[in-house]
Amino acid sequence: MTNLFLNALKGTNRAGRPPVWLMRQAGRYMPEYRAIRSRYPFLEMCHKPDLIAEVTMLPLKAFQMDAAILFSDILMIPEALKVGLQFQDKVGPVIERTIKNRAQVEALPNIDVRESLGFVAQGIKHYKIDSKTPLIGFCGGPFTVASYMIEGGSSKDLRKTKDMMMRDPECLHLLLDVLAKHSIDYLNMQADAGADTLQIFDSWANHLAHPQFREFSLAYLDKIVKGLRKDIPVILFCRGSSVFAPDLAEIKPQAISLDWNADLSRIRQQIPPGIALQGNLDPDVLLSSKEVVRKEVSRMLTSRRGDPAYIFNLGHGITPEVQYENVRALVETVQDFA
Ligand code: 1CP
Repeated sequence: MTNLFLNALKGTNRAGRPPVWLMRQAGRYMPEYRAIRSRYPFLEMCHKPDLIAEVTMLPLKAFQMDAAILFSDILMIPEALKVGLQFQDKVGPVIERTIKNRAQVEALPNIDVRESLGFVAQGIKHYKIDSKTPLIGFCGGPFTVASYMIEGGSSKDLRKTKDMMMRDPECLHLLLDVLAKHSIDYLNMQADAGADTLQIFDSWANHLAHPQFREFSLAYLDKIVKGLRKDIPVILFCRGSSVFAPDLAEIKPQAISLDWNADLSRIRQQIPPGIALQGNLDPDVLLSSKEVVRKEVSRMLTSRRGDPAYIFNLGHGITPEVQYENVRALVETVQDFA
């Protein structure tokens, strides 16, 4: 399979334009997604292999993206750990049995994710039957997933997680270790089922100071990377990657996905040439007009012109409020770039 996206990951894309895909590209901003979603609760969609494949393909059909991302969620591992996960409309994820102490971490069930989350592998197999576009499998970074299990849902400040980190770091390490172990099995299962690339989303690592980032986020990303099949490229994303990119490079992923604060060309100089860069348009640009989208996308493309190891993306996921036609303008601007 020769493809712009896989070539850029290897640093060999000479097509004259970078590949493009967008984090959270299959989601609520799409009317096609909302139509399916009106018939099923979100978690039920995540459990049905035929729907996983169908939703994964929606943005490919709409925009001819160069890569697909598996339709699922970073909270599937906590769900398999039976923490009482729900997705509530207008609230987001809610976890009933939160983690407060070591005894609760030790009491988590001893699961085999290949069994508990086998429906994800089935979804990947369905996708691979119908589509030739490379598929990105994913999981959450242990720190980010742990934060949902400790906070009980989305949090602006991760107060409880940081409190545990300072008062009882061993408890947090215990939880991170459990999550890293399951993440390795989960990602290897996705690769075995046909995922072409794996991305790890440590979305909330931006809450950490540098030494804490290394101890509570990077150490576990490293553990995961070391435990994965060696033939599958790994992309690391975190918010805070504009600061932490040199640290992320130490654990040798194939690519680093940058948040939107970073100047791509400056980060390029700090990162070994063998590591591809992905990013990093401010997702809020998609809330503006087609003209602004074209201008900002062109500016970024021009700054990376000729880079064989660059993948166009956002600095974080698409939000539900963005205009569909702005997404189209973004993708077309990349596809037409020469
Ligand atoms: O109501 C709905 O229809 C559910 C909306 C939705 C969707 C479409 C959620 C709930 N998750 C997803 C899919 C999803 N989540 C994907 C696959 C689709 C794609 O990318 O196209 C991926 C990769 C994720 C990853 C994810 N989930 C992250 C990491 C990426 C990021 O954006 O930082 C996080 C933090 C989550 C948690 C989550 N899932 C859903 C919500 C509302 C949230 C909370 C986000 C928050 O705390 O702000």
